Amino acid sequence: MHRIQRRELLIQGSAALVAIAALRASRAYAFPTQAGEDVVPWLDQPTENPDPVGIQSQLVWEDLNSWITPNDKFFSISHFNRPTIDEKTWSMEIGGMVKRPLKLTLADIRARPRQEVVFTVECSGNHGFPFFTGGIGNARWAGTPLASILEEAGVLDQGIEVVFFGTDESEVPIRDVKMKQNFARSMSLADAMNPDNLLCYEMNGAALPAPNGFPLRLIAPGWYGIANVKWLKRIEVRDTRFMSVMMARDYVTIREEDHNGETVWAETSVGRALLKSAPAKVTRKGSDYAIVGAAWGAPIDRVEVQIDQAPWAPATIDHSEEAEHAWKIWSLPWANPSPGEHTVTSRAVSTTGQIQPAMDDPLIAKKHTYWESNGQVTRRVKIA
Ligand SMILES: Nc1nc2c(c(=O)[nH]1)N[C@H]1C(S)=C(S)[C@@H](COP(=O)(O)O)O[C@H]1N2
Ligand SMILES: [Mo]
Repeated sequence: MHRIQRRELLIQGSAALVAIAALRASRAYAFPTQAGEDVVPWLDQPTENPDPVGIQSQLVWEDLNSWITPNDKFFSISHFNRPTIDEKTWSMEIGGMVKRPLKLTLADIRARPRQEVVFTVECSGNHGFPFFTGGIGNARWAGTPLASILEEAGVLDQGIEVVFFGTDESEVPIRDVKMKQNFARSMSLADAMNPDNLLCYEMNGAALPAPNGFPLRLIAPGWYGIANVKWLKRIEVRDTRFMSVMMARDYVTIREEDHNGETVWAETSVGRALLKSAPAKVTRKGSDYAIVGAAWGAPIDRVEVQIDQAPWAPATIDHSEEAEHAWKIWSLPWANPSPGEHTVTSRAVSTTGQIQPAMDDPLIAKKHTYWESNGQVTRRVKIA
């Protein structure tokens, strides 16, 4: 249907109406951009990135044109340094409370059973700052299951926590003490044993790029970016909970909660991903406008879109490419938008009936830290 020429549409009368109806229906498949389709850029754009080393690239929402984010467009976050690792000398230890400590080279890991997962990684700080709205991407990750390596090492009965150390390091201050620490995050043994977790060496069919953790990273589908430790150096099983800077001091959400009329300041470590969606772009083809976006973070039942103050309208989910831990692409035709400025807001609803919170929901409004910024995203656009 896309290939029908405009001229033919014009001369074929009622057949043209049928063809137009088919073109409209084809909006359920949001990608790729059709010939003659333009993107109307958002009026609100992210502000200048104050930390181009820490935040190396970000998704440009208007450019979203495929379900998979290409590696060269994938965001990259580094809190400490960005290590350069030589694959020939690199190896990873699995130690601590295990019967058989292991030391594995990249060749050892690649020789093990291969498993893939399509997983949308989002930084929990995404949309938490005006300069950080593209901390998200969707990739096909390949590696070997973590669980079988832990089984091979033989976790001792006392082992309750699995700590993942990166090669990157920094001086971490506490009061007047400064200590050298590798980037580290942990999971309970039960969470670490989830069969979806991968020790990942491949991203979209290529060797893991350096910014995304070469040669090996943890991929923990269903968790925020922070849990997906890059540049792995050591995995350690412990008999106590782990309280590193990235577990218990930074990446901690601080929120005022109402407990029967009393305000309680709650502190929680950032962990599992949360239900979220965002409008990606407004497209225009001739006089036909449409809104395209993504939804992720929980099993998605539906997505609704609000234009200005109009009632919420249900978007169509694109089922052409889907995976359990990947974002869903949605779209909605926008009939006859009036010239001038408009706002576009989306909200995702999960299969358990959870609704992505509005920005004035106490969950978001009473949150004093930028992590877990899963409030509804509103964009502004001007129709000519
Ligand atoms: N070793 C290490 N792993 C890390 C980080 C880091 O700074 N060092 N940043 C984390 C954060 S905050 C995020 S959001 C994700 C981002 O993954 P990406 O850089 O591949 O997009 O990596 C996580 N893993
Ligand atoms: Mo992050």
